[in-house]
Amino acid sequence: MSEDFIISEEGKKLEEFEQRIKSGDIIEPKDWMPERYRKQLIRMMSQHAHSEYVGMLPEGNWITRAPSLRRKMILLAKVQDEAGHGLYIYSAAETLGAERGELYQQLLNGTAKYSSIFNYPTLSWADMGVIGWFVDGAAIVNQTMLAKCSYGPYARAMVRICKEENFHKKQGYEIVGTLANGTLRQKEMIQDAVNRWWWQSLMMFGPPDKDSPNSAELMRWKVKLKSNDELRQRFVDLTVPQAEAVNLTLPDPDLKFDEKTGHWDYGKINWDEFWNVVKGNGPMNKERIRARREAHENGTWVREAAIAYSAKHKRG
Ligand code: FAQ
Repeated sequence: MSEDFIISEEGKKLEEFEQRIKSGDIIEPKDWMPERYRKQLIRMMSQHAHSEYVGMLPEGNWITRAPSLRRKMILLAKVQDEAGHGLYIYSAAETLGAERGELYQQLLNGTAKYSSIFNYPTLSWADMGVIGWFVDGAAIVNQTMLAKCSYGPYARAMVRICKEENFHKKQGYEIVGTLANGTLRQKEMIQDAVNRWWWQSLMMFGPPDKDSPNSAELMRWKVKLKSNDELRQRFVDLTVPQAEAVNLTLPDPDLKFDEKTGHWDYGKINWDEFWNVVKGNGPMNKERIRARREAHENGTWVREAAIAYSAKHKRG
């Protein structure tokens, strides 16, 4: 077969693929897809799954110190949900031919990224409220769009995950409301948590559009339906009134409602801080990876037992 023929066949397939995307078709695992589409999805989905796994750590830190049995049960359920989200997304990534064990190794050896937000410490119980409110709130804004993305298994995983994220957000905002209406000390504690998590939550949406190398391609292929800046703006617009409702101040003197655009303008984000954290130099990066490695090593016997059980089962 001549090289020209192969190239023109590939070109034809790509054209058909782009046409399917344009007409709003959903791409399924066995459908033809460009190698670059597959690679981009594996990158994004594995980073997302890693984020869920690492994201268990900041809150896991507070399970033993929850202030009541009710709060402990809720937090425990939330952290377990995050493990479940990670599993869903790793499974969805496997439909693209990626192997979960290999993807996880990339997290453990530091070659894969995960969300910057989980590299900050949780210093007080109030952080549990603010993480639910801001971090899960930001995740909902980002993931309700991904639930409509062009790759079927990822989109379907997002539908269920978003439902659970809504519960996470509500439990967080309930903690926030309780502390904001509590004693002076509790109010100070929740305001301090808001001040420490606000800017970092805005960074979750990724760099500004002009510095986002992946966005154009991902938007063309309808993996991303809105840009980083558009989603960040939506999060700000939703969150400002929620802060006002519980009499808390967001730590940005430049926050101002623009009557003309109907959006809240916000101040400058410290992108140097963001890139520093992404490169592994945030306050908790080393500790997070250390904890994940330790958990993985401690779980070796479970994986070995599962493999032995499965082999025995197959032998009948
Ligand atoms: N942190 O070109 P772009 C959650 C990297 S889940 C670290 O704009 P893209 C649930 C990016 O990977 C939170 N790195 O990239 C929960 C790229 O590097 P690469 C996770 C970041 O893909 C709640 C480079 O910068 N959610 O919170 C970040 O078009 C509570 C250039 O960026 C997802 O992963 C960042 N924040 O857009 C759990 C959602 N932002 O890979 C526990 C799916 C960017 O080329 C408790 N992912 N980078 O080397 C996405 O929507 C997108 O991948 C973005 C980034 C928007 C994150």
